[in-house]
Amino acid sequence: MCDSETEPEGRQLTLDTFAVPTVLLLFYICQMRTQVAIIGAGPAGLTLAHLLHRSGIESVIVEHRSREYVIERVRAGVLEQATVDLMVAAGVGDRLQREGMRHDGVHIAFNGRRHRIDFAELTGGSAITIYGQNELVKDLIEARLHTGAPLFFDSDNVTLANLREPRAVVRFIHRDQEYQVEADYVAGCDGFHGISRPAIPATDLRIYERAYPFAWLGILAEAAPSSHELVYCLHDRGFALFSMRSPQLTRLYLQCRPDEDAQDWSDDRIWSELHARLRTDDGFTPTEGRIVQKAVTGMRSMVAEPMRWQRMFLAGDAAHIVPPTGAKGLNLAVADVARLAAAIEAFYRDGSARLLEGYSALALARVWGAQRFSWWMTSTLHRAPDGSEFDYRRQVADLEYLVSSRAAMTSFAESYVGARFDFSHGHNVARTSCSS
Ligand code: RFL
Ligand code: PHB
Repeated sequence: MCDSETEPEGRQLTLDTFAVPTVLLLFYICQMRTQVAIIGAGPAGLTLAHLLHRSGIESVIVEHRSREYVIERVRAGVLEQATVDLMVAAGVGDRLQREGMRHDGVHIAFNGRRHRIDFAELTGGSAITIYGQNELVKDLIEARLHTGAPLFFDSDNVTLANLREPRAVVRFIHRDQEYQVEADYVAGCDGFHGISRPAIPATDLRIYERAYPFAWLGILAEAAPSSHELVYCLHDRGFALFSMRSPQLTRLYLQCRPDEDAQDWSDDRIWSELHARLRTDDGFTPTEGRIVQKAVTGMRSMVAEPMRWQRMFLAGDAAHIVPPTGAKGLNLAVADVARLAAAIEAFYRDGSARLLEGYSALALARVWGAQRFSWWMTSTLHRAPDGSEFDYRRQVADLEYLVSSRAAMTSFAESYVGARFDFSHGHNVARTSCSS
């Protein structure tokens, strides 16, 4: 009956232990009451639920997809220092610290040469960590299941109601059973295609958007990474990115057209294009291996303002999308929910709504900073279909300046590693994080 992936004690309704006629069961709605209803079990929803649980705040997570789908979805790989620090402080960072690959710098390649930008030296010790989003999601799901708090995968027909009332209502169907959850607040963590953002009346929401005329072909290959650190490359033939997931797995991206079919890219074509774009005069080129996954991802920028409407708060991709070139999407999602969790905790602890009221404006300040950097990375490193030779040469000049000016490299390094989180005074601290 009222069974989620986890069944909290005292919450499970065991109607099936009584001899209830089937016809009655058809009309039975499982009612639940919680403090925060969370829509979506991606990085934003799961992190929020975990942080709230640690503060003694109840939540119910409603996820449309299956557990397997959520865990296997290959997406982000770069975690900012603040994201890593938060996971460790919240007790979900053990495997991340053991298996994550700390990178103290990154390479920018153009005109056949690789240039290293040293984050640690330029920012006083900050770094990034390579750890697959799916691994992080796996750790967070395990932590949630361990608490025994409700997490409903495979939920259909999820709808929101009463967002203006003292108690919001979330309805959904899970394993043929209808559910109704009453909550003080709703956290819309359901990504770009979710139902939370569209639940806000168009008159109360402003959307800022930009589409890009290119996409990425993402490749996962069973090959040992041939560079210790990432390589972002601007080439005459288009953008390429060398990344990794583990000492045995290389992750690669090639700029392609948005309408391309990944199946049109044979393995030979992929490797020959990767070598053509990524090879540099120091002998670097990706090591080949069996390609185990290939997919085309479109690119867009989007910001929805405000990130709060009545009893609902938006967080992560539900509120904003950045093109992946700056590696910011997941990190922004975590920054949003860290801020939101602190605000909700302050509300239940002191009855103060001050941080909740400041949530949207302060989260948006970080979002626009990430949009600026992601836009710069994207437009500087890709070749637009209508771009001219003038544009290409100007982009190369931009990169020449980046790798030859300490001031420019410091600015880049600060943006890439991201600002640390400190929400205690209701504002972001705009300085880079330091590794422990
Ligand atoms: P998600 O991960 O999309 O999770 C939303 C969840 O909500 C569920 N959902 C619903 N649940 C219930 N009812 C509904 N009606 C629902 N509709 C949807 C979905 O099934 C899903 O489980 O959003 P979240 O949590 O905000 O997390 C955002 C990140 O996933 C995203 O920003 C990153 O993946 C972006 N990104 C990167 N970010 C980084 O910080 N570093 C990176 O290195 C990085 N690389 C990338 C990326 C994204 C990429 N793609 C595929 C877009 C590389 C790529 C190629
Ligand atoms: C990745 O490893 O998937 C990755 C790395 C850097 C990016 C985007 C994706 O900018």
